[in-house]
Amino acid sequence: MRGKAVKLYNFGFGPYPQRLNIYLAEKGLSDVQRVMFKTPTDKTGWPPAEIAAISQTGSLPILIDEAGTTVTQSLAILEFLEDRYPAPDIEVLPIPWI
Ligand SMILES: N[C@@H](CCC(=O)N[C@@H](CS)C(=O)NCC(=O)O)C(=O)O
Repeated sequence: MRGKAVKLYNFGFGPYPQRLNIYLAEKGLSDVQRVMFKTPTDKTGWPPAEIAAISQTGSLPILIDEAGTTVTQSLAILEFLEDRYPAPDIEVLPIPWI
């Protein structure tokens, strides 16, 4: 089976990851392949090699599209997805201090 075009590396817990988890649920988007990680309790073993190869900080969420475009930061990812999948319209509000 072919993988989906857009991959989202994420945790199931935490405020920034949950922005994406809630957005995807509200949006009903199934085009995004979700690669979920168990939330680390400390830095031991984090980031795993798969994430370290993408991001030095190991901070999630991270999105990669089929062209290899890599988007970090939850709000930037929300805007990227909203541009790419405009329907149904979900207003992504800029929160300048985050
Ligand atoms: N400003 C970032 C914050 C992301 C962030 O802090 N993610 C936390 C989880 S809530 C994380 O990845 N922690 C693990 C780490 O930084 O190694 C965003 O909006 O995506």
